[in-house]
Parts: sequence; structure tokens; C-alpha cells
Amino acid sequence: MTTRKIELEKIALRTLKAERIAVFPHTGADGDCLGAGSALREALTSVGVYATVVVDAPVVSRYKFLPFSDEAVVYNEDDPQGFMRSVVGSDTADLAILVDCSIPERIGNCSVLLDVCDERAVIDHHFSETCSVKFCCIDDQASSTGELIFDFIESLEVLTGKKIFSRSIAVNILAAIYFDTGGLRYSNTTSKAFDICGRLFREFSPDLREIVYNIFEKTSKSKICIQSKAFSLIEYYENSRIAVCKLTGPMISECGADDDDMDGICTSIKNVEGVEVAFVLRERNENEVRGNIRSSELFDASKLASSFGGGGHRRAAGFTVTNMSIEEIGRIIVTMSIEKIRSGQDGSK
Ligand SMILES: [Mn+2]
Repeated sequence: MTTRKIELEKIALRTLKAERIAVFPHTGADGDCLGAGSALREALTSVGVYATVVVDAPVVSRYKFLPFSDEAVVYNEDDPQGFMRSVVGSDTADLAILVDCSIPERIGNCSVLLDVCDERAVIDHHFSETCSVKFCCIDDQASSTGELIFDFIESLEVLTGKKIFSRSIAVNILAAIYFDTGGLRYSNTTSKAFDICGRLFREFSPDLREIVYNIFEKTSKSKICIQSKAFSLIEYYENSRIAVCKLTGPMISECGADDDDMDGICTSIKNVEGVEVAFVLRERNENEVRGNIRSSELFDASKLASSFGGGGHRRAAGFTVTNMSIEEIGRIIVTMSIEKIRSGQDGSK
């Protein structure tokens, strides 16, 4: 058995001993963590373990088509025990499972709820040096957390001798894998991801059009508005190998754009021929700027993001900076990127 299988089986055994489980997707919940979290919750429920998905903000409309995503509960109060009582029927949960993230900071306001969970587990595919949690499956070779949840459910089926996979679990896992691999197109796509999608597709014939439309194609006036502003404002440097786009608070509010509307802008800019690294900076409020980075093999996006206290994957990463103007951050990233290109140290080493 691979380490991944062993870790997942340990977590599966632990969940079978639990009565109440809280599942935590990361803040700014996306298609992978919501699909994975909802599939996990359904699987646990079907073997008689009470589980609930807890998020720090309402699920955005794009993901409402995911089965049971409407049952995710939002934690937005100051009473962890009272909240637990209302969602799991007890002041504490036996187990907290973090999905698609591994550290408390990534679950936003919900991190205070970890204090009212007896134990913690992690199922994630973001690289991490260490994992101090007892039940931990971090596999950065996995395409998505959805892929890991598929293996987890397989373990659960073996351990319980029950058939657990269902059409709704299939939709959630397919959506999770599709989201993180861009529909089995990105370089993080694994043969395992193809296998899983093939198997789920064969067994449950989920509506692929619905998944693709909701995740990739559906757009809105606010999205088109902010995209057109973004594309008209791209600044190019170093023979157009670097591209930067700065979206100020007034531009964003003029379009009425939310985070989801701005998703994908950075990828589109990175796709401009010749661009090796793309940055989208956007003002969140008076003193907070969010940065997205997409890069070619030449740049290590996660390394660039970490110099601003952020992180992510090699070719896609992000960061949040406070108390610095968007202009200032823009100047710093451009200087850093130019230096890396000119010194030949492209950030990949
Ligand atoms: Mn993911």
C-alpha cells in the first residue's frame, strides 16, 4: 500500500469511531474543497457517522449546483460551543477534518472551532514541509483533494463492506477534480485523476455539461465588467515576459465584482503568448491587497508568493498583504521578477 492509502485508511478508521465530525474546507471555498468536503460528508453520513461541513462564508453561487453544498453551515458568531451544539448536537465534535488545507489559518474564522473538536485530521494536496496533526494525509502529487477523497471513500467501503459511492458523490468528486485540473487539462492532472473520472462517469453517468458549465463557462455581467477592465489595464515588462494587472477598490465596486468574478483573470493573462509570469493585484479594502500569480515552468509561483507571506503551487499561488499600497506591491513584484529573469535565477531553483 502507498503511504497515501495507509494514511487515508488510518483516517477512515478514526472516522468510523467518531460520532460527530466537522469538515472544514478552506476560506474562499472553491470547487475542489467544496466538492471534496460535500462528498466526504455524504460518505460519512452513509456509514452512520454524523458529519457536517462548516464554512466561514456562504457558498458562492457558482458552486450551488454541487449536491448538498447548500447544507454547508456558515460559522459567523462568537460562540464556538453554542455553534457546535446547534450543528452537531454537542458542545464538542470528536473530530475535525480539514480538506484542501492543513493549517488552522486557512479555515478563516472557523479556526476557533478547532478548540471544540477533540482531534484533528487533514486531507490535502498542497505541499507542506511538516504535518503536526496525528491523522494527516498530504499528497502533493494528487491532482486535487477530490482525488484523495475518492481513495478515502474506497477505504471506507473496504472497511465497512458497504457500497458508498453514489451519483451525488460522483458529481462532487468529478467537479472537485475538474476544478483543480481545469477539466483534466492542467499539468497537475494525474493518470489517477483520469481513472477516477472514467470510473465515476461509467458508473453514475453524471451530467458533465452541468459540471463544465457551472465551473468553467458560466459568467455574469459583473465578471465580464471586471475582466474587460483587467484586460485593458495589463502592464507588460521585460519584453512582455512579465504581465501585471492592478485592480483598485473603486474599479471592483464599480463592476460589483466579487472574488469569484476575478477568478481566472490571472490565468487568462498568463496565457498571453510570451508571458512567463502574470500577476493580478486587487484591493480588498483600505489596507489589504490580494495577489494572484500564474507562472510558466521558469518561475516558481509559490516561492514568489511566500516572499509576501503567501503560498500555493509551483505554477499558481497567491498572497495577501496589508498596509502596503497596490502600487508599491506592483513595483516590488516587477523588480523581483526582472531581477530573476536577468540573473538567470528564474525562481525555479
Ligand atoms: Mn485543491
